Amino acid sequence: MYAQMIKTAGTGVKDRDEMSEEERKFQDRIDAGEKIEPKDWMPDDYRATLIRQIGQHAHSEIVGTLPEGNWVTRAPTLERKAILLAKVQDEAGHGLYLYCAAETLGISRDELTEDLLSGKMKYSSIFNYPTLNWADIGAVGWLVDGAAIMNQVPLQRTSFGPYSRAMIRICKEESFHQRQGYDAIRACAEGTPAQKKMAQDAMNRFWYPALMMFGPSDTDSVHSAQSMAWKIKINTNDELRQKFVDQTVPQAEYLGLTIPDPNLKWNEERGHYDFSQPDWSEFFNVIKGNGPCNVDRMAARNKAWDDGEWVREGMLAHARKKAAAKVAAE
Ligand code: FAQ
Repeated sequence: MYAQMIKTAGTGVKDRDEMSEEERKFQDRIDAGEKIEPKDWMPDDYRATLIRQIGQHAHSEIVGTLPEGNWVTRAPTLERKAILLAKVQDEAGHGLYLYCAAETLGISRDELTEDLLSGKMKYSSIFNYPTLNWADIGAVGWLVDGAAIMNQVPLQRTSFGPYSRAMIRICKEESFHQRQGYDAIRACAEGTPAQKKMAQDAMNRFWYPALMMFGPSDTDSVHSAQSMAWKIKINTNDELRQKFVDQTVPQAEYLGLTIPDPNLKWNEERGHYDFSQPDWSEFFNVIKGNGPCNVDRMAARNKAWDDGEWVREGMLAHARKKAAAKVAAE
């Protein structure tokens, strides 16, 4: 499994009698629904899991601006361009809130970025797929932001205070993103036969990658058990994937688009849609670095890091100068 194994992840959620006194008190606070704040005592693995998840989430928001940023200059109308520009700026802002939340755990944004650039940290698999036509921008907003919200709404109740508060603000903006995407793909789906074909093509290419965003199936999810015991995660990957399918099928029907899954069928007994799983070998290959756009995405992030060096140096020099002036004045 291509996962960063941490001590308690996967197999071992500790029983109460295996916990230290501090760990027991910590678990009691979690079970009582209390928020954990940065200066509170926390197990090392709780901190490590949060840094991994929040850092990965922040990187995803930033890398996620690339496939859409690609279309800002080619949006079909001024209105669509203004909307897309605002959305891309929001996503960059989400990255910044999340880096700040991670920093409260004792890691700097520079360290997180260096871990991304060295390949130690991941970003969401979805952003390794290309946006080939304008309808893809609609599909990203509708399906990708739709999947992101399904995952993020429960994270508003996550146990770590700064992450939970960041998610509340992020979710408000994500719901606008999802709606603008639905509106953009609706315009294509209701357009000329060529535009409708573009919308269907976007649906065909983004459906399974969107399902992969929720992570591997519960049986292969190494972190879920411990993350749920700590309320870092509120739902399992499969629970959220099912909710996403149930919500999205009627939306696709309204648009007159066909979900590319011959096994998709309402199951009266379960009260949910049955659906085909994505190709998990493709997922693991993409997160290993072999997706269609991994090389381009990392090249863009490396270039941004190198191009920004003079800004970082300038800011540090300014901070040092201000600090020295303050000392001199005292
Ligand atoms: N991509 O044991 P689990 C967005 C890795 S934001 C890449 O199940 P966990 C907004 C996982 O890290 C989208 N890697 O892991 C937007 C682990 O490897 P590791 C991002 C993945 O953490 C829209 C291994 O597989 N959202 O889209 C993925 O319990 C449009 C085993 O997996 C978040 O990050 C994946 N999809 O559950 C922006 C939400 N799935 O780290 C611009 C917060 C799994 O040990 C445009 N994160 N892996 O090396 C989460 O809820 C969780 O981290 C999961 C994964 C559910 C993603």
